[in-house]
Amino acid sequence: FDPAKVTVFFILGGPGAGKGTQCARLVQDFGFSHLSAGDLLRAEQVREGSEYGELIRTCIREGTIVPSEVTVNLLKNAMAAAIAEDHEGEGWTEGRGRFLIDGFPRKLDQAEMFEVEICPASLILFFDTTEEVMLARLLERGKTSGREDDNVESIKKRFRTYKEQTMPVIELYEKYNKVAQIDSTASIEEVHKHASAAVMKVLA
Ligand code: UP5
Ligand code: MG
Repeated sequence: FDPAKVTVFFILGGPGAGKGTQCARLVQDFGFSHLSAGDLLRAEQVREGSEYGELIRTCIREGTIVPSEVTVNLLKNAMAAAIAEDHEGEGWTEGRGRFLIDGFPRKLDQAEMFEVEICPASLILFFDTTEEVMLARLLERGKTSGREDDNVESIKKRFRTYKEQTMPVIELYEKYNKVAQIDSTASIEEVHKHASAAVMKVLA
């Protein structure tokens, strides 16, 4: 697909900050395609015949980052599929070339690989709150999510990886003035208002 015809927003923030929740709301407003790197990895993990199943399971449980080639390829394929589907339908609609890439890039080499192999991101939406809030949200979700990483041990490891590897990505994009930082401590509705305003500014 033609990278000139897509607009990419990276959605970052710690585990449980509300990335997925806010993406779902932005999809309703702006017709983005929402691709969660974590969801794509979880699907690949259980795909019959995948050579990465065990590797992905271990990384997710340990809160470490799956090798970048695996994730970038999954994203690339999912983007191509979303675009192909779009062309099969009513034709190119303006909103559909827009992607929310959720929970990615989690470390510097992933950011570089994505920008070289696919396209640069227009905006980084950074959902920020405290570890205390994130822990409480994840433990609550863990009662029903079935996610293998929604337990205290895995959550602690995810926090560490986030601080050590993902924060530098956010800091890098801050240097380029590409980050919209949003306090995600407030209610879903309140956070959505701010996120929506930040998106509108870029799409205008
Ligand atoms: N909730 C949300 N917003 C709320 C609000 N404002 N007020 C009150 N409650 C709120 O939300 C979490 C919970 O909080 C939900 O129950 C929600 O209702 C509530 P959610 O929107 O799911 O938060 P999110 O930030 O998406 O949390 P998630 O757990 O998905 O974040 P992670 O970044 O940890 O998970 P992800 O799926 O992205 O990655 C999982 C693992 O995959 C990683 O640890 C890593 O091992 C691997 N991975 C890679 O290796 N590479 C990648 O590129 C991506 C992932
Ligand atoms: Mg998520």
